[in-house]
Amino acid sequence: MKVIVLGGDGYLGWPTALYLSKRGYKVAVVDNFLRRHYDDEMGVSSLVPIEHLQRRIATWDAVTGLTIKSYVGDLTDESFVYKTISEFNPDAIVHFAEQRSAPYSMIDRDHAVHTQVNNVVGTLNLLYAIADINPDIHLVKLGTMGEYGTPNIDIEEGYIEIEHNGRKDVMPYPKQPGSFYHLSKVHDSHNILFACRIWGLRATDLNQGVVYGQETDETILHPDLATRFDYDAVFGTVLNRFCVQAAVGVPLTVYGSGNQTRGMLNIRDTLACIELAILNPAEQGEMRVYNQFTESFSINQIAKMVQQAADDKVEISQIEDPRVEAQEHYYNAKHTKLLDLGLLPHHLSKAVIKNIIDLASKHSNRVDHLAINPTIGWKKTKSVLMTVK
Ligand code: NAD
Ligand code: USQ
Repeated sequence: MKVIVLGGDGYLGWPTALYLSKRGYKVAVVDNFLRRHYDDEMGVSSLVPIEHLQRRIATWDAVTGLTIKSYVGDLTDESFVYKTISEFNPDAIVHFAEQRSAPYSMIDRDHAVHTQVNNVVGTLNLLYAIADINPDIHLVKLGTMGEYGTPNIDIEEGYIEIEHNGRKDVMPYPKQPGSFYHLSKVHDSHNILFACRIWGLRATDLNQGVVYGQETDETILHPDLATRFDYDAVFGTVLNRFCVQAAVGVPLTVYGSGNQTRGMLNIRDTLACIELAILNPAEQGEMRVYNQFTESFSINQIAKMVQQAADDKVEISQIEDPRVEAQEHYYNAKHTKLLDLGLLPHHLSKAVIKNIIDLASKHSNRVDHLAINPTIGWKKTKSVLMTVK
């Protein structure tokens, strides 16, 4: 089976490409290196050194004898998208290629617009290209659990049966996302559902939780195969950040009450979920939605687990929440569909956290302490409003 991995130079896209290649899929990766550009813009870099894409691919070939094809280009460039899909002629396309940081999207108007144009236009180009070139291609699209927000009712997997004035229907689950980035995923979901309905495309929207970890069975085969590991306040995600903070002995940055609860999963489970989605394609005309996470934790629980894994050698500090998000909320999100397809989750444990802390310790000389504390707030300040006037 032929699979294109869009965003194949990123944190999750690169290990996914290796995982699929190892399992016999013919794989091509697509990337425009936007993520590497954000590093330069923000003055940060991956904690674990990463090689350039061509070197990664050459090393993979040298280590395993397997070939990964690469296409360098931008999904917002429609001729590039059409050319790539026509040439590689995939059975499935896994779409990771978006601006994925909530804080980055909240920096200012420019960054919000960039995020939504990059993500929504890229996905729209892709939908048109699939419809025009081969509507049978299965699109596996990375969405986010953050599309749902934190409603005061159970979160279903994509759709909910609603009874209103005596009539019933199954409808897309209501969305209350918490950043312009998360909103871009909601817009994508609507566009994908529409394309499935009117053109008969087949798609799986994977509403993924927060991913943690860095090593996979394939990336550990050679240092050149490492994937990125972000710990800064803009691109770093919470558990990975706490592990780096523990490794360098700075207090864990719990935002606000710490009672915010999120669905989470090990990076190895991301790869397994993607393959399960590919192996069990959606029907023609169907946009399937899976909630892709394995466990949920409050931020306080995560901080406590990291503290314990660090043998209580790190403090937990509650700092003002830079975001506008519910501090106390109900959270019960369903996530059975991937388990039904055979997912065997890697659960979070002290040993898993210790491994991530050890990895961070190995690279602790690369930690920029100035990058740890959050500097981007969700609220508009008076000075910004005055400048606009
Ligand atoms: P990442 O930023 O490391 O990787 C995304 C890759 O896509 C980058 O290499 C980037 O250069 C590329 N890209 C972005 N826009 C592009 C464009 N217009 N054309 C071509 N390439 C482009 O992000 P990640 O952490 O690997 O996340 C991958 C996907 O999974 C994202 O869509 C993200 O929203 C989703 N996701 C991530 C997490 C997480 O915890 N990391 C959780 C839930 C969902
Ligand atoms: N948080 C802290 N301290 C920190 C960092 C984060 O308390 O140092 C809190 C945040 O306030 C938030 C929660 O941890 O309540 C999660 O924040 P995060 O930065 O780990 O994750 P988020 O911004 O939600 O985004 C990440 C990925 C994004 C993906 C999303 C999945 O960057 O691409 O879509 O996780 S989800 O959270 O399910 O929407």
